[in-house]
Amino acid sequence: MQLQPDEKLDVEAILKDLENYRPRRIGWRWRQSNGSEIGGFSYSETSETLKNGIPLPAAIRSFGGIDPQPDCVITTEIASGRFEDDIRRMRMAAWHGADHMMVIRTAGQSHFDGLIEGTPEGVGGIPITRKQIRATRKALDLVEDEVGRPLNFHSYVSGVAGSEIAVLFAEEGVAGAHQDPQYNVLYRNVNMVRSFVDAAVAKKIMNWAEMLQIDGAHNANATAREAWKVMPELLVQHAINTAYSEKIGMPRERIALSTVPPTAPPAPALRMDLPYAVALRELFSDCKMRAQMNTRYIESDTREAIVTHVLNLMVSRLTSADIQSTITPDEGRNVPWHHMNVSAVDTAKQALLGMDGLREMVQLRDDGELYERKREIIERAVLFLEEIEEVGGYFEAVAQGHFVDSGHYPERNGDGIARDIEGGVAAGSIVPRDEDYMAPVCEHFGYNSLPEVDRDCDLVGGCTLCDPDRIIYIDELDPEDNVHERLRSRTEARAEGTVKPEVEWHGDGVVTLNMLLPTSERIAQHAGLEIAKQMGLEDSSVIHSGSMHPQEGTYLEIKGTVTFSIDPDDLVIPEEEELLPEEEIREAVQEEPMKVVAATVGEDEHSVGMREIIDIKHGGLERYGIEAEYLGTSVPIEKVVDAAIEIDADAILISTIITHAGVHRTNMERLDQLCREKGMRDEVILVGGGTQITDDLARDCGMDAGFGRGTTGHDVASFLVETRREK
Ligand code: Z98
Repeated sequence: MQLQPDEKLDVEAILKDLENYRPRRIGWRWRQSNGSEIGGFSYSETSETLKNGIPLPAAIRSFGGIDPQPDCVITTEIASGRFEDDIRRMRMAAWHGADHMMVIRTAGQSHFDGLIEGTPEGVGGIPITRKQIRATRKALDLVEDEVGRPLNFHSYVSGVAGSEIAVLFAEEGVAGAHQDPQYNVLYRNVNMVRSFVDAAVAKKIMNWAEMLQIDGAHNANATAREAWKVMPELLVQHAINTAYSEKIGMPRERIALSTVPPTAPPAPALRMDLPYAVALRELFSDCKMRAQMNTRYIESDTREAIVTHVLNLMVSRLTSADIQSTITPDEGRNVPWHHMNVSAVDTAKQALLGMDGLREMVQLRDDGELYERKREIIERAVLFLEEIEEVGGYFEAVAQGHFVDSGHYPERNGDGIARDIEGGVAAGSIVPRDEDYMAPVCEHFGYNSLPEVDRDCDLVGGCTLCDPDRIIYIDELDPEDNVHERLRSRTEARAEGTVKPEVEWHGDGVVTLNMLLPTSERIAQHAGLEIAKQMGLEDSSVIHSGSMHPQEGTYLEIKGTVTFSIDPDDLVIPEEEELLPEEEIREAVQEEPMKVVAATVGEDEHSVGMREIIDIKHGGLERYGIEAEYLGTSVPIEKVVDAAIEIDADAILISTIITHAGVHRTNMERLDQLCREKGMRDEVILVGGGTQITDDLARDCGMDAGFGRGTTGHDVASFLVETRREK
């Protein structure tokens, strides 16, 4: 099976014979960084380009379509809860440059006490299942070939089923996972002893599968009221998980720290974020840095989210992050839109490329404010660690509420998350292994009670890690809520090829409206919903509102659902007009110079439209080397023709904005007639323009073309060069 760029992903084909599918390989893959020459530019922080991909918008317009890829891995985090749609979104994100596909469950996975094999939905969210993982990995194996780059599939190893989940991930080729026992303890109230014992097992298995591990320190940042105050604690949390992982045998190059620039504007963010990032780099120099973007202060304003993300990206570039996360810029709306994933990936790609080589030109100082602040953070963290030792160790410190306290350590506000060593989920569940204990998979942490054999599992004829044929595949058990039923409900639309808007699920019908209402925020929100209703949208809600002024205006974004779909066969789609590429126009004009005469004709004083078509500043004809003789406004047709004869113009461009009594028609007809009378009609290209002009109308009046509202210099230049060639 192979994907074709001009064909949609065939979800049914992915699901077919899934029980026998084996991932093509396991383990994490980095990009191969290689400074390069692309499109006439030198880069020093790029990686291989893609076989198939979509470049940044400016690249398509003005840089010959180049699509350089930064050197660090770019993450996209997908959480629609329906894997059949997630895989389509992963394909879109991969085309834009993502190679780390994180699937977070819509229900906290850590709330599940066991592995959920068969039932994907209906329990208030989506726990992880083998079927979802396998289908996703299968799709990613195909997308890898399409984009020509390895794609890392990632999820989360947490909760009391964490060790089983680690086995499942290892079996199914998941390449990266969050694993940090502190996450369970602090945020999921899993018993702390149990959590650390489970973590030992999970980490050992992850290590066997060469998975990259990401820790959970950033959650303190996301939880704390004033996130920048937990910086010392973040270092401590990183240190605890890193040390524990190393003890289990994980090499540092597969331990990634989840680092978040702790603050965001209006705070002077870089003053805090940069010293923090430098401290981390210094203390954990052999580990990898997964630069998470700051989501603590993101709400519904996508613009604000993107600016914070870009500032974060600058810190990443200055401290060479290895993985760049991209939470969608609509995080605060809790609606995971496809295009927002792509937008965030593009933001990372764009900013990282734009800052290529920054460290070669700008040096981080090792004195002054940067140095002082960095040293202070490290000192506070060391004091924090010393205090843990003083009180009797990590468990005791957690019991005393040392973690996620809102004070700036060593200040404490007494509001930390305190857990009881005897309490929490699965308390008291740690028992010594029986003398004849044998682990279910041979790669297992700790005492395994086995006589010396080559592979532990040889005694039982192999385990699922060594012999994937032993994996028992259980299909979905819910007769109603399963992928086949979900697909069946859309089969009709898919077979007919009808089109409906979507944000996360095929055919969900969701659209957004953007509007400015000239009133106060509260009235605007209700008026906006009424507008959506009268426009025929259902289930509308305000997803963002921002005041422009308490009374003068409110900007609103509303989402709602359309109930109809469009059949492409019913559409009358005019033939696509292809413009000549800008470079080709320039070369043609260089080879054979082109001159045009331009004027607003009749009794018409409008000049702006014509000027925009001509002026270099607006990307007009001059930009392509075309020489334009602009005669001004209210110019008689005779004068225009005389000027064209005088300079031997290739084309005459006339503009009319005023159209009463059909004066625009008369002017164009008169121009054509006069050129004929003078015997020059075959030599000169005639173009009519103006807000009310259409191509049909202009041709009807004897012109070679007409250009109306929205025309650019590129449109006209392309037409002129092409027409001259034909002549
Ligand atoms: C991220 N967007 O880091 P449940 N383990 C760790 C985690 O950090 C997380 C989970 C498990 C963020 C997502 N992190 C926040 C160390 C979540 C999630 O069981 O589903 O809550 O596990 O990418």
